[in-house]
Amino acid sequence: MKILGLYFITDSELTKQGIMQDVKDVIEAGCRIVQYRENEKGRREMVEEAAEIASLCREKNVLFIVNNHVDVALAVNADGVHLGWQDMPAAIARKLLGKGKIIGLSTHSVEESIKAEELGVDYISIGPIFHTDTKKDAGKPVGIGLIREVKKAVKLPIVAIGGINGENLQQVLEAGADAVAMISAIVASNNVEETVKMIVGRIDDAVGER
Ligand code: TZP
Repeated sequence: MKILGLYFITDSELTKQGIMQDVKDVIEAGCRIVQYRENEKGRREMVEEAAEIASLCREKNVLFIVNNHVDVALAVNADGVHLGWQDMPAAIARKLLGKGKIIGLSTHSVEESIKAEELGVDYISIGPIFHTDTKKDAGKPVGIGLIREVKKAVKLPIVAIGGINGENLQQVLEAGADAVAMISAIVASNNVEETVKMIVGRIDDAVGER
């Protein structure tokens, strides 16, 4: 399974219908990558929620990534983990998870992306591409120009993230993003399944044109 297409990330604060329903709806609508992102809850609740999502993803052949918490990823046998530079070093995560698992790393510049590739991660994310209110400490928008620059500098799959929605999706894909991560455009919509169907359709159209 590849890092390609829509990359959905859960958000227990922004969700209107609960993260489990969000996950069910996005999978139903054709999303093939789901990340469990949770920073506030205790380990027990995280492991329980992640286990439920993991089993749903396994059943539907959807990639399941856990944000930050390598122990939670291991506990539920997730497909991989997504790390930031403040999280566990990628080399240690690799030792713990083994070669078969996916490790993603957040990057904010060409230099960081090259370093991420040297570290042996499996994909990188770049962001925030646009302004976002979802992650308060996300920093200043890097713009789609950085996607083009990083695309030239590294071979790794690129996940674009931050302020992406149905309207600006096309330009993000045209810049060379392999996958597009979204939170608020999906979970804050009034009909998650319909919204995701529309987004997946647009991604398929754009990728078909490449
Ligand atoms: N990392 C960089 S921006 C961001 C994360 C987790 C938030 C993306 O959320 P949204 O609502 O799609 O802008």
